[in-house]
Amino acid sequence: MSYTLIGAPVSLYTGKVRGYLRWKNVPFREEMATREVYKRTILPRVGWSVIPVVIHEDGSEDGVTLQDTTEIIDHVEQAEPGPSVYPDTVRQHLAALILELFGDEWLVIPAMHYRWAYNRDFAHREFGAMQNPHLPAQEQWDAAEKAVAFFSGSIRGLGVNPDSVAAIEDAYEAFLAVFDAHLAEHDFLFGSRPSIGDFGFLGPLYAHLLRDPESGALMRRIAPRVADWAERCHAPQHALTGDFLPDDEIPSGVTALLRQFAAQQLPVLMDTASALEDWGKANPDEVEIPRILGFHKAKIGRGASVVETDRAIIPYPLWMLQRVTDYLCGLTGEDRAEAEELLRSIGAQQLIDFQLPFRLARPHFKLSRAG
Ligand SMILES: N[C@@H](CCC(=O)N[C@@H](CS)C(=O)NCC(=O)O)C(=O)O
Repeated sequence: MSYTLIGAPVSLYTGKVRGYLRWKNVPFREEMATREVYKRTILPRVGWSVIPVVIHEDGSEDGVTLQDTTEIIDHVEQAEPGPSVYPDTVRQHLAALILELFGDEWLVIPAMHYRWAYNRDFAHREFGAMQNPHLPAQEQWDAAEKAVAFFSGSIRGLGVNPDSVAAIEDAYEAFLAVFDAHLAEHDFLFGSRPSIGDFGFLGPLYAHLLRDPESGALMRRIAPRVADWAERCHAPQHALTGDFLPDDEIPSGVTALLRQFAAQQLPVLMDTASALEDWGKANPDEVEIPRILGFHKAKIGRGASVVETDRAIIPYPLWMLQRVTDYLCGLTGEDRAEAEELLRSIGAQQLIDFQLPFRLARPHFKLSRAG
């Protein structure tokens, strides 16, 4: 019984899983996602080019193939013993799910912006070394042109463009200030044990924003505790240790981070949900949902720095939002009241009665209507 993590040092979401597996103290080997590995393993097993992929050799003939960091983590949580990264109290659990979504799908905006604005050559070399480790440096570089064009070009879809860059940097620095202040009092988001929310933050904050040299220097200078947290979370010295805070406490720094989610990401998610509803009506027989449903105007930034800009309508984050609404739906009585109170206090009361237009699933690793 063993795990193989297929990914790369340069990959945002690989960093999330690597840190988690280490904390969980699960033995795994990491395989670099070279061109050959994409061809031989990823495409046949997953059907499209994406990392990370985890293969769990569980005794079955082909093992279990897992893609999507959230599904990987949930699988390991079920399969392996030891403390969970999901708090079992209502407010912390709900907050952790929301912050995983905020990390994975909103902090990816500064992560992609800083990489391609300030760390382009570094990232280009890293892509080259990942794809073709056997080639000389110049040939690695030349062969990586296509991937660099794809990933650097994708930032427009995230709403990164000359009009929004100042707002993105302002919001990122405000995020760092809040998280850094929180870390003066706590090791992780909810105490001395990392949660699924911490691992959601880890992808963008470690694999891009700390590891890429220019943005790493910025983080170490203006938010040294966040840099320290990212290193601790990515390379835990004490696996399986720590506890969530007693009495379901939500520290004030976490409340402030949740407010950033509600003010910045939630309106975009709500707009995306109504675009998905329109798509569903226009395509009643389609099961697989396109990765992009078109473009919309989205507000990016915070407070006075906000700009309205063009952004792709990306339905995938709604699948992560569904985890939040599913959790809410399962609550009753006092628990439900506490969850609603938390949502109201952060400005996310819209979520209280929110329902997606239809259920989402990921059969064959592709976002689809649940059938
Ligand atoms: N939500 C996915 C995101 C995975 C992802 O975007 N991975 C990047 C590399 S870090 C990738 O391979 N992207 C290819 C693509 O989006 O076409 C997860 O959690 O695994």
